[in-house]
Amino acid sequence: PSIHVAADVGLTASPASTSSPALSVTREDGEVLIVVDVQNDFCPGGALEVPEGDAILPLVNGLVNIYGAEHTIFTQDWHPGGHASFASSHAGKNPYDTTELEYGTQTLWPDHCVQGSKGAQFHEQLVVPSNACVVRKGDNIKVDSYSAFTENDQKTLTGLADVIKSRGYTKVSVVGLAFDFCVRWTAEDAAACEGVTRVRVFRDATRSVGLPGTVESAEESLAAKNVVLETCASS
Ligand code: VGL
Ligand code: ZN
Repeated sequence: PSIHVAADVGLTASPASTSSPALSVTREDGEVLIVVDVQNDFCPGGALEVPEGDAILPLVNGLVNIYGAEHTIFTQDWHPGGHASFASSHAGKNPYDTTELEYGTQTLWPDHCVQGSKGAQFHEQLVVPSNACVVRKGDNIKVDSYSAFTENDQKTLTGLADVIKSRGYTKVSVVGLAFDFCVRWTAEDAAACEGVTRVRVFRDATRSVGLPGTVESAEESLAAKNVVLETCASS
């Protein structure tokens, strides 16, 4: 994993702003927004399409505008070719099967978010300010990383917890793709961060992959970790 300033990884221009919906959110003192994996491969037409993944864009852009670049962190799934989470890396396996890796059971996916590919790029309508922080994860060929804090081996840290701690954040709000995987694990790890007292997910600014049972287990597990589900659109 690695942490960058957006401009340093070639994200220099913000796209033209689209019309923003009304949002019922203000940034609270000590609060940071994490925008998870709003990348082409998780949007309709992408390799690991999340149904309606692109429908969250107006809300997400509205939130980035409210929180401001300095209080927004973007994550980017960033796999090398031949990654261990790809079904194609395991003979006889198909996407959505599971396999046993060194660290435990891993769901297998279509090849997606390969470093440098179009699919790995942020959606072209996502506003990524050039001074925002970007966390790239999943770049170890042997280890997947749903969370933006800790890889699936439950050992390797991305460094994001240190960023949160050093900036003194006490509250974290999480949006993006997909609710039942990377949003879930990112929010749960945020709740375990030193100094963090409240984590919420704006549910309407997420969409789910929706494998059997995954949305339900995400909801249960988030609730058990005191992560609150809210909506951000002012109905
Ligand atoms: C994700 C599956 C594999 C996600 C990433 O962003 O939720 N899901 N890689
Ligand atoms: Zn991935």
